[in-house]
Amino acid sequence: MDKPFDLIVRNAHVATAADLFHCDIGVREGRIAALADRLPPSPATREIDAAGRFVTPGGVDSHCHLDQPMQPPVRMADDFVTGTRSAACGGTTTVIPFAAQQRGQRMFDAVADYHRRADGRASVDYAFHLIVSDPTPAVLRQELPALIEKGYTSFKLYMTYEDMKLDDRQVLELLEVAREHGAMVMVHAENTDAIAFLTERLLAQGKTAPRYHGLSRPSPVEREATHRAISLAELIDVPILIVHVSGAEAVEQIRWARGKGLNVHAETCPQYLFLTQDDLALPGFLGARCVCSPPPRDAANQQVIWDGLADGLFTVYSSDHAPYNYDDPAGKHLGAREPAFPDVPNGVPGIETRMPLLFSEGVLADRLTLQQFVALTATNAARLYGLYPRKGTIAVGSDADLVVWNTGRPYTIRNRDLHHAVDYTPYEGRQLQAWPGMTLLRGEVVWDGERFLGREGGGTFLPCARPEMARPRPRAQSWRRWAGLEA
Ligand code: DUC
Ligand code: ZN
Ligand code: ZN
Repeated sequence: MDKPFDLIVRNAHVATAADLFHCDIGVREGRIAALADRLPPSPATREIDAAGRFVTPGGVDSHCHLDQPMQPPVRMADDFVTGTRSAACGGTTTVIPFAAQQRGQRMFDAVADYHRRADGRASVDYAFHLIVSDPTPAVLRQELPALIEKGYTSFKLYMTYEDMKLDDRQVLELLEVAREHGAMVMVHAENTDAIAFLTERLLAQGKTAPRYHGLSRPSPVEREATHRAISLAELIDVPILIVHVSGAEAVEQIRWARGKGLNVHAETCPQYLFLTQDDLALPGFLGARCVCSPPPRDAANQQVIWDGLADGLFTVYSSDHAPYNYDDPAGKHLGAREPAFPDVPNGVPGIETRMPLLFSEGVLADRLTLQQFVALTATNAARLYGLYPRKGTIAVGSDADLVVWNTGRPYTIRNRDLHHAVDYTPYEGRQLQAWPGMTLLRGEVVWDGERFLGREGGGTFLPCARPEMARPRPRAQSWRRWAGLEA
């Protein structure tokens, strides 16, 4: 006889990336042990009645920044305690933030530092991407291969920001390591020299307000770098993911690459669906709250992003939660009052609002199917970063990470109701038709629709497998043979 279930979630309208079905979910030792029409009750088993509500896999937020060390006086508002609490209350049960290498720092030390920040403090499960800002021979030949082996199987590279950017030669070298060792590379694609040039011109004319942030990074800046990243990845013949795609011009490049048969993935974020350049132009300094890179664009670009979510162009939808307070010298005001736009810390908070925004405005507004919602918010990220099928789906053997959705009554976003430590949300006052009524992490309720019930240290570190999707699909390219890149 099997042991009784620890928990049965009854009467669930379950959605996975592939299917919709009605069933009971039996949970044993934190994992889904059975999916069936009607599971037998037992006195030893807790029960939750989903009452026919939608139940989706716990979200996998595969791009967020928590407690990432910054140049003083800038400090992130969320650490692993507050950031993962906020994630849980918004239906996310796995986060993948970044262990960022500072120039001159060993990757091993960056990773150890990040574990010190997260371990024993996170209330949802977590893995790490690496950020490589200093690809020395030791990093490329020893540290990265060793870290990939240990479960850090994805890294981000920047084509802009003085303290992070890699030149094209360095990008190629890093892509080559990813190919050799089976890692997934995420690319921040903006042309750094173009941004510097435009910024200098704007500042020389006294155009320092937050709205000029958008004008310093117009679409061609993103389009050019996206195309270049795709071309460099084609030379090395390795899959890449373009992160935080903001609009039509970058989307065109990705469609072009897909049309050529290249293995290029794309990510977008709530700020490109729900904010525009008008939010950067709010009166006074308020636009600083929406300063992020690439910047939000216009309504036509928002529509292109919706189209890309609906037609499969985008693999993942992540928050890019980058939590800086607004009214704080360690945040958007940067030690002064109202600094010029290049000095405003880049990023918007959104780890808690990511899933409900897409459920309400995507699924309930008939722009996306429920299965697409699941794929974009959970399943694809788990696949892309080597966490599937433990995470990202509702299946026997998977972790019992579940979200039970409340729909059918309006929910107004108010920062005072959110659980991050940031002093604003860019979505204040927006009315939604959905909010997580319950979030379960490995069978434990961490959000009951009103209260956070998780605990510091309740989240565990997840080493990632080498992602299936990072496997190159070798293509016969003569230049690769001539350059000795393959036999
Ligand atoms: N890139 C990110 O991915 N997050 C915040 C800022 C940035 O430029
Ligand atoms: Zn970025
Ligand atoms: Zn980011």
